[in-house]
Amino acid sequence: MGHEPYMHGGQILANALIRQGVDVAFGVPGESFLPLLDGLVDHQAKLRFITCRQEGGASYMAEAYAKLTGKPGVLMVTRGPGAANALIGVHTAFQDSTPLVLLIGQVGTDMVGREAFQEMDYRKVYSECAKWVGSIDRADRIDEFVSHAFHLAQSGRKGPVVLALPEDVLFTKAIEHPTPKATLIHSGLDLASFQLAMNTFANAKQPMVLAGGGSWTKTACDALISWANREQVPVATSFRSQDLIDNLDPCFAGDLGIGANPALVKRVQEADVLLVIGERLGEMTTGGYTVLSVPKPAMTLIHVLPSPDELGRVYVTDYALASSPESFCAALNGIKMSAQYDRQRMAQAHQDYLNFSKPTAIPGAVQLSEIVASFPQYFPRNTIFTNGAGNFATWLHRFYPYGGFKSQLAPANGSMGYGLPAAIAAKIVDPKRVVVAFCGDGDFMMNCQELATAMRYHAQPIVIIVNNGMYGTIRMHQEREYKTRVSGTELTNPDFVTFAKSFSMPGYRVEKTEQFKSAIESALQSPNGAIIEIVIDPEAISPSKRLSELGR
Ligand SMILES: Cc1ncc(C[n+]2csc(CCOP(=O)(O)OP(=O)(O)O)c2C)c(N)n1
Ligand SMILES: [Mg+2]
Repeated sequence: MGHEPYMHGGQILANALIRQGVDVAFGVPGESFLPLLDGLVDHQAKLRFITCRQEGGASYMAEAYAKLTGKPGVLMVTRGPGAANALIGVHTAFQDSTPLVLLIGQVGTDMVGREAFQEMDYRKVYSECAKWVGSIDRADRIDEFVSHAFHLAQSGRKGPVVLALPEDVLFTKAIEHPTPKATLIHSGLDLASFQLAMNTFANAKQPMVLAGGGSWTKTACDALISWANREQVPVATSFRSQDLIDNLDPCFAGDLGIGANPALVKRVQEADVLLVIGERLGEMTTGGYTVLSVPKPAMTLIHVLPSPDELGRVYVTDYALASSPESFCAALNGIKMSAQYDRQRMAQAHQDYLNFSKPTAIPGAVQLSEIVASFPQYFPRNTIFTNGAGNFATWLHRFYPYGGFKSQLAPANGSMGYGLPAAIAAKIVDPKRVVVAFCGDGDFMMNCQELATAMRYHAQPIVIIVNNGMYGTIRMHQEREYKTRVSGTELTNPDFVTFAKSFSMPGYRVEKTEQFKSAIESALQSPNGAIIEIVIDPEAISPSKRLSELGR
């Protein structure tokens, strides 16, 4: 290396990834990209390839890595079958606006279009959920494509990009054309529009801020929090962006997600000026587009998004600003609320949040809300909590006060199976940090094989499985629509304690509230993570609803 100007495509690609600052890549190998795997051999000290057990789990890990670090996640998978398995994480990255670069093996350029072995047209497959799909058809253009991919993944509304790697190109010898690391370009702020919009906000009687989405930095969060506290303005967060603000910070008004606090929903609806930063206002955050009416919400809407493309897409805005949260929040320092503004509003909104997070009783011997509300006694504030999708997550979101920036990794696209791979990725990024995968029984088993990946890389998190023996969320909807006609929602589970042991992890079963204490205290001492199964009464379908009471 170094002296020989001609290298095979895999080496050129590996070098290009190093220049982009890639330190971890996730994937499952395939014979379609052997030269890339070979190229990585020379960089093992700098770039770790995490060999996963299924591309779905790998794709979530790459997505979670990106969410946590702010750097693009890198995923490597093989042709058709690998690409098909990887789709779930690409969809998550798309809906969550997370930068991701997916490298996929492809059949040789000499046979493309014949439906050769495992051939897929990735431009078609990913057309709905990637920002761009490119095919590197010449070895001497690898650097150019990689540079474009890394720029695009991180620009404007961040998201996934896909690079197909035809097999012959990877084997071809060529000369590299190094390009520098893609720099993150913040879209700047139009100060005249900013002043106009914020003048309206400063004179509002019942203003409200809603922060969310995938483009925040710690600097942006800190700027928003200090301004909100100075001006006593309440700030809510969107579905699964609950960690943008330490939930115990006095400016935190709660999160607008599934099962949102009715008092918060009312507060948002009664706002005369709503400032939305970074959040595209999706179905979950808007309660199915009802909390804010389409196309024109009742209040004055100031909408700030990093890319102009999304502004005005669903909601008619009064003030639309294309700006990164960082540029926008930096400018907030110059904005003072009017003398007439009732500065009690922030404290009232925070009190509403605190009231809503008080434990609620459910049937059975395990009070899940009490257990979740007790988490701050056991976990440091910077603990990362991950989750996938299911009713179990409602307890975590409602009763646990997240500790602030990057203490939550959760899919805004409501994708099951995310929690465990995300927790493993977090442990890989930061082995010293306490990481808890909070899962449902259905949710956990979608990617439970990745516990082997965790074992291999000494990245075992604490896994909490809320076991109700069913796909409870779907059963809840079923019960409401077709009372007592249970169909396809019951589950048969393995013995999770024994399962844990087979991955060298201690396992605990909690069948009474008071058993959680000793389980978590032991789990926190374990160097290999742990699995804590919490058995809850199936009747406790959500923090506030009983299964048998649902239905028309
Ligand atoms: C990949 C994926 N498949 C299916 C669904 C539909 N879905 C949403 S929640 C859910 C059930 C989750 O079950 P579990 O993890 O046991 O949590 P519970 O609702 O019982 O608390 C299902 C099947 C989904 N969101 N994502
Ligand atoms: Mg369940």
